Amino acid sequence: MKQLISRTGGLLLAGLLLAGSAAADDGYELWLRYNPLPSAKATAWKAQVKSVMVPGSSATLNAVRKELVDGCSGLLGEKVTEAERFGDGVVVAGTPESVPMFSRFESELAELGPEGYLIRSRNNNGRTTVMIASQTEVGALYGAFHFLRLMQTQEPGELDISEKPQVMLRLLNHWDNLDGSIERGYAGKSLWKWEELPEIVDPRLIDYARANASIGINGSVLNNVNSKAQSLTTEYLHKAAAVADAFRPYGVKVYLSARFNAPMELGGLDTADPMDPEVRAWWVKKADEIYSIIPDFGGFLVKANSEGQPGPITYGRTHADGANMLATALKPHGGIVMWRAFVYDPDDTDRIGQAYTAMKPDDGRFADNVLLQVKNGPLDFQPREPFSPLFGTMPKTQLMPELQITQEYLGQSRQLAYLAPMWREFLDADTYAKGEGSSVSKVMDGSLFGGKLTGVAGVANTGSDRNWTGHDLAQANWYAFGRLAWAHELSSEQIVDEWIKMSLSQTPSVIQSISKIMLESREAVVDYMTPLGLAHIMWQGHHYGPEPWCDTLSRPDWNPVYFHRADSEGLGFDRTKTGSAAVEQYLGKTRETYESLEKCPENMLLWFHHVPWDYKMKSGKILWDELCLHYQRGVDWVEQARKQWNALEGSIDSDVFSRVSDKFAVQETDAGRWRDACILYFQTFSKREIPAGVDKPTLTLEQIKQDPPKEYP
Ligand code: GCW
Repeated sequence: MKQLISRTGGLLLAGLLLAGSAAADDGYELWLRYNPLPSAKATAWKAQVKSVMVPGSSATLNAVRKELVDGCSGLLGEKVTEAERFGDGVVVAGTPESVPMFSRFESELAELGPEGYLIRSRNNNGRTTVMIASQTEVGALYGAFHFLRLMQTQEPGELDISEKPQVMLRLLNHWDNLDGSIERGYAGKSLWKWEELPEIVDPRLIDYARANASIGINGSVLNNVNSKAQSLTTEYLHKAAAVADAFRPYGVKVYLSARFNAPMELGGLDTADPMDPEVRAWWVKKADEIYSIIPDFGGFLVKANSEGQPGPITYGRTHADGANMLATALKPHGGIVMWRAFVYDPDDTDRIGQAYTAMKPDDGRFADNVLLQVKNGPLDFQPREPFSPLFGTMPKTQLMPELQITQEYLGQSRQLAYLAPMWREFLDADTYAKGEGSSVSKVMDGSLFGGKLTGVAGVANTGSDRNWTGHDLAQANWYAFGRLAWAHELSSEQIVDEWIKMSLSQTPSVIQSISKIMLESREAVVDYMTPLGLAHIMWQGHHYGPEPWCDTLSRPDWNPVYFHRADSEGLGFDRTKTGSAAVEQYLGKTRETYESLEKCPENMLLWFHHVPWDYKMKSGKILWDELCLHYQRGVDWVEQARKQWNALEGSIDSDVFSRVSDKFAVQETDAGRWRDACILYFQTFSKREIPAGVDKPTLTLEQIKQDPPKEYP
């Protein structure tokens, strides 16, 4: 529904025309709101966009046409018609088959590949036309979304755009359980209502697929990596097929998490050993069945021998043995396996080094339709981690980064953390695998080591909440993931600028103010949760709020005290030669830098070093004071950001404004709690005064411990 009051004020005729009634902005339409552009901009675009022509009647071409007609009409504030013929002011989109004159682009389109597209404008004696062409219909859809984005982010002008994605598999991972709950989900229930499928397909699934297509996401793993074998039963495959049917017109393929011992649980075998002929035959038959039900099924994602999940190690086999068995079954159908590297063993010396120890020996042993899916950092989606050393040290394996869009450790959907800066830090990190300039993004896009398949996964932050992501501004993280998956060199600034213009406002001062808040938000979370390289000191279980004192969990490497190692001498985990030596998994200058107490970036200091409380930091202050001041700085930021947000009242939609304003109030309280809890707790070791400039806690540590933070929701 369009709303009646524009961001810039005033009544919008278009809103009346299109919606017919006033409606509050509930956030449902994401970045596809298509609210009318400011009038000068709309007038300028009207010269170029008068009507839309998308010949053909396939589901995808119908979607292209609808998107262009609705989008242009909304943005220009007047109904844009469908043209019968090509002429002045016509936007034409399709493939060389659906638009024969596009055959002239055939060689260019071949270079752009099946998902690439070009957008060209032609100006003949004042008559302008826009052409959006691709080899495939889905590529044309991507082009249409790009054109609509241009209308919102730029002034009209000559267009000569050629685009293709830098990474082939751009997937969301849903940690959705079959009972509708979502592991680490903070935005309601699962979007897939398994009990209603396949008979009833929620129309919302189409909006989900459309939103993904608009940012180039081309696949979804529907079920949790902590998976149930049930999702591979014939009954559930038919349900997944109904979802695949809804997604297909938008180019979104369906994948499933596969439980490694399904041959035992479903097939009644007494082993899941990947070398056992009966087990192998079971998977071949299962793959054949899956493809008979979902002909374009994408493949399997597997969490094996990790946190209680079954896997090949149990049978004395390797990860590669397990992955390759599944890959063999999927291969004849064109399917792939994404094998997760998130493994750790309680007996090992340092949890963060274990994925490397477990996976590195398998380098070069994985089949060519396997990708090793590796979390960005070596631990677990912390507010700041160094990149995982697997990027750079497995040159003969196709690696696929796994990012977490849902904010498990970053304030969930109660706190603002715009994640593009965190992902940029990761993508730009230098692995030194082939000398300077061997960035993680080059590992990801295949340009460093080659490899046939490339991919990136994001653990989704979506759910059944009306606004999809719980926190309205967290929509930007879904958006940013898709944009970076498509074009990994985009800056955090550009992405947030696009998102704000498409979602919240076209007014420069408003854009500037929101953009500043969002760009700074993740560093503030680091400051008030885990500054200077601290990690994993969140409350046990739900991971919301601080619990640095926790030492009661059954596995030592689940406990915060394992990670921060505070004692009377100092703070931090020694990962140099004198400690766990995990730093030696890094290469070249990266390793040298991290290894040296002096050279290690201060924002990673306590990750790699156990540092004395009175160690002199670059600021000239001692570690203890610097630590406290970081906590304070984070809290101060939230207070300021909240004020800046509240000053936007009246300049953006009032409903969006108040929802976010309410979230900021919670964030401010909870950031203060982080500061107080951590300072009071670490003070029991440092035995030093809280420095000037830091607010004195109002509660005692005991009082804080007695009042656990509330679990979502
Ligand atoms: O960090 C842990 C999460 C688990 C998750 C696991 C994983 C899906 O707390 O909830 O399980 O990571 O990534 O497998």
